[in-house]
Amino acid sequence: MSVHKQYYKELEKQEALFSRKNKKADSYNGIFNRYIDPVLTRDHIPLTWKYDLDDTTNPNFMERLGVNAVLNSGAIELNGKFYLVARVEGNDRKSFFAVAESETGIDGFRFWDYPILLPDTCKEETNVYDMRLTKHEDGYIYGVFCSESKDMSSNDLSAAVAAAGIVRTKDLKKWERLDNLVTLHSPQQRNVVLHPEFVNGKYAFYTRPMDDFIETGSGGGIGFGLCDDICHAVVDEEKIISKRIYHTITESKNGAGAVPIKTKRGFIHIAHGVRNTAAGLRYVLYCFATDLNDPFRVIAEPSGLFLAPLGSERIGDVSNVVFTNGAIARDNGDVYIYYASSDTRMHVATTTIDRLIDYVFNTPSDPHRSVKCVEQRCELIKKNLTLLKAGVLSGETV
Ligand code: M1P
Repeated sequence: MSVHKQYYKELEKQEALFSRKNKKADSYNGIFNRYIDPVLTRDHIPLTWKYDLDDTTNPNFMERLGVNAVLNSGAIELNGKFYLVARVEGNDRKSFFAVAESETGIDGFRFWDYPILLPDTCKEETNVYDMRLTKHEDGYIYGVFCSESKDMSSNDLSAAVAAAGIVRTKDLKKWERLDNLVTLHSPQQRNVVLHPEFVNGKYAFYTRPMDDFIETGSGGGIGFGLCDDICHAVVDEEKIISKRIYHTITESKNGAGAVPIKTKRGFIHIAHGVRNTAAGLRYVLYCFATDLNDPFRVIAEPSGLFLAPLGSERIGDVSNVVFTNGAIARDNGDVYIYYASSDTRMHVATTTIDRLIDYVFNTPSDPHRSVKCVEQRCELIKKNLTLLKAGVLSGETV
């Protein structure tokens, strides 16, 4: 019994991947920077998770438990390091969570030795995914994720029920499972996010009421609800704060993304919006801000999308999708937005709190009709042409 020699060859390739420095991509919009390389892919998965390294039991050095994708990751900064709790999808289609750590936040992410083995408290649960990590003011780090089970009341083999599972930890190592969230008026939930602060002395959730597993049905958008007891969380009223709107990027559905980022002007939310097309659903990210004291009150909503799939991001297991469930805002004002492309791999986009504030509060809102959109654009063009005609150079005042 010895370690197969192919292991060392594969390890060398992986070390090259881990030590590769990521660089800003060329694309410019003044709002955020994209990066050339993804930050996490299935190639980042430790070889020990996939291969039996023993050359007697695995003489052909075959993957025994392959990994298909690494996607929708929660994100958190702890003691100056960047952590992603990634959704890892095995070749068997089951997703699970695993912690990856980096010093820089843009490259060098490495998974810890073992994935997270959640307490098995929910026997009907078949799949888990998309954890949002909230550093709550009560001192815990909460992970809220989708807990999926087969819908036993339906004859359709694919029918499923989505609920919000809740775990908590102090160190990302030891996880305590709490009861799933119960929303009294919504049969299904996905994309649930725990707000980082108490609101009126209660825990506050951003929800996404749904009638069905895929279609939100009567679910009108991103909801907000309060609960007394996080260990047995029950939300009665869900107030819709970011609505689905006809002929916008949220027409089919939307959902909360990263935990809201607290700024001096309000909480900034980076969510996803979905519209239908002849090529299937298209997922993009969009932003809005809510009031610091009443985080259910939207105070700014820039028009349209914030980040859409670009180039090779557009292709993957579920093409034409970007999805975020994690961002890190550092004390120095830098912001790292982690997003998955096409349900296949993870990327980072960087910006700053100041730029996000500028974007959210100074981007015009959506006038909702083409003619008004043209008027809005003509106003901008007129201002610019006047400025150019006057020959005013950058830095000079008129
Ligand atoms: O396939 C795109 C995304 O679809 C779901 O998001 P939503 O509930 O808004 O449709 C999620 O399953 C998500 O994991 C996935 O990335």
